[in-house]
Amino acid sequence: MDTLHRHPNGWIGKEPWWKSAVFYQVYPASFKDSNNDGWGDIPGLISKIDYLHQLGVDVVWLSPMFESPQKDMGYDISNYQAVYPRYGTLSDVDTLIHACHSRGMKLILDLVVNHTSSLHPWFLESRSSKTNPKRNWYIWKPPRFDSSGLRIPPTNWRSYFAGPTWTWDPHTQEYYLHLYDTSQPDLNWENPACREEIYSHTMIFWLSRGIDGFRIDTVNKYSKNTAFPDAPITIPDSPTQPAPEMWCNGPRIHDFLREMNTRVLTPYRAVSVGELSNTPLPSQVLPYVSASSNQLSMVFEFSTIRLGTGNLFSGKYTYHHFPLSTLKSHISTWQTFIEGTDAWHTVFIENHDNGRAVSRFGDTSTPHLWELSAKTIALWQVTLTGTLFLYQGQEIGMTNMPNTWGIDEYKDVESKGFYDEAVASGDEEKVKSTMHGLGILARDHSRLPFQWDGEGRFAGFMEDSLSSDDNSTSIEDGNLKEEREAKPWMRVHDDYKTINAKTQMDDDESVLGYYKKMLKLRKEFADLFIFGSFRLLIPGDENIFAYVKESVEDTNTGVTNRQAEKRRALVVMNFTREEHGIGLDIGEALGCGHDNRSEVRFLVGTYGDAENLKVANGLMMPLRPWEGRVYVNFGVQLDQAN
Ligand code: TEU
Repeated sequence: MDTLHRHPNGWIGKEPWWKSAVFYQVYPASFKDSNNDGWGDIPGLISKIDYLHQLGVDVVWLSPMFESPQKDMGYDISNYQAVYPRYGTLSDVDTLIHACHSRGMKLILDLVVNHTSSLHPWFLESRSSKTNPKRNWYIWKPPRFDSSGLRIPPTNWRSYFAGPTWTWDPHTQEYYLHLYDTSQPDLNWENPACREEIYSHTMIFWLSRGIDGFRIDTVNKYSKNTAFPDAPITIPDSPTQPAPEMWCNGPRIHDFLREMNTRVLTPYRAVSVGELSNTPLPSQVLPYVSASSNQLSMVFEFSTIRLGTGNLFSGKYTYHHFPLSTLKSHISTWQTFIEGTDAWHTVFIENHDNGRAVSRFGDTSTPHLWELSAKTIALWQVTLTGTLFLYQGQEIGMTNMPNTWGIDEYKDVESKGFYDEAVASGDEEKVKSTMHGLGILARDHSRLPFQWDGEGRFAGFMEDSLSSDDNSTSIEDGNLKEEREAKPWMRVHDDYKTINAKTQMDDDESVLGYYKKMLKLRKEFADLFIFGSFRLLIPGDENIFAYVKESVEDTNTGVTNRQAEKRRALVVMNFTREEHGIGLDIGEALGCGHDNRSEVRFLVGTYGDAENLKVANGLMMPLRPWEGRVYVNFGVQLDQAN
């Protein structure tokens, strides 16, 4: 339901609830294991709902927990209406819905309907014969033959996880299309019966049970170029070629999404956030999220989170260093593209498909720098306009896996695909650079078990039977042995004794404490931080990230010698480990002018409170390593900032 926002300082506006909500993504396998089988589960998540509530989370986004052979960690669904047994049961989901709703929180699920698992009954039927009524629910094509008569796929398109987008089916002598793994055949959205079933079977089923919406996987890939032409050759000597223009943002995509909206999202008042990869132009993104186009509430646009990543369809894991100015320019583009439109956007810097933010954008070289940079990343995220999404563990500053860990610790189908491809090339350098890139960018990093505490071997993610008092039993029946040997499905990070939720929980000055405080502040100054306009300052400065947020509403600042003016906040952050001058005039940036410097107020910083006080008294102090600060052009009560 839409709510009326009443800001304590007078700002009022009617906006949908989800714009100011804090979303939090839970990756079920890695969040909390309640039954000690090594896999996180829904009862585990339920046991931590209070933790999320206290953090300031409004909406839980639960990544796929449906029945699945887990080739792609649940993004390959074999039954949309059943829960993967390791994660729990349908009734656990009902309990989770209740646990969220009873605390005033909401729950959204992942909607994965570009493809199903190859074990889904729809696909089993489809592949059973060319005349099966569901044959046309997937995309089947006859083979081609090259000049020497060799059978080749219908197009030269390369898939996401390395290799072609087509797999040969010997039984019916045709190829089927899969943009991802061979076990993830693409549904044929051109078929109206298939679309109808998607709406009722995968969406309405869950909305009727009480969920509040969906994060929609691969939302821009349902409409393909149905002429199925070859992609231009951009990687000579490769049998497959990057071809996103053949299946991304295709000719009918907006028709499909409007239909989904009219049939399901609007009638059920469901919030939607679509995953929009390969769409780097604001003009391409706007139609998806403009309110009047009736498609999606918001999308994840990927320019920022992909920084450092190589070409997705060739060298994704060849890492490219990028300067701070590039990061700033992406943020500026995506912070401003909705200004003056009826569209809305998201803010996020982590998810289950990327390395940890503090390892990629911060500094983990010492515990001190880790903490400082994790807080600056928090400050950066909470002061940006759009709906904020956090990923599990971001709030405690979880880091990438240690670079001493070998390829065996990487479990992801994509990581393995790229690594195997590098090995198969026989090129040592390629193997080395792929391993280096994986060490920074791999999807595996964010999938390590959540670090709840520093106890036992498993960081409180699951019980550690070896560390319990009762190690004396001599019963070695199979089950007990298995239970005693159970361990998390992915290795626990070596740093869990120092980085964990328990040690940070009661410490206001910890990364977690900082997130809690800043999430409150974000809402308290919603007109600036959630809804404000954005203006990048000193774009070319490679050390300092600075921008002004300006309230969307005219508000009297209480300054008597000036006319009513807009509230402004200046965010300045040092993105390096050395001290740097701020590099601009704070008063001027806030529109206070040189004569009126007294109007500048310090609102909040990333250093400890005592240190912040020093800043408040000496406004212009240079920024210390990884220090971030916010100044405003209006009077603030001290308790407002805490
Ligand atoms: O990801 C879709 C996707 O194409 C990418 O953005 C993803 O990051 C990929 O690694 C790019 O190389 C979604 C899910 O988020 C992802 O976990 C799934 O593997 C994928 O869909 C297939 O369902």
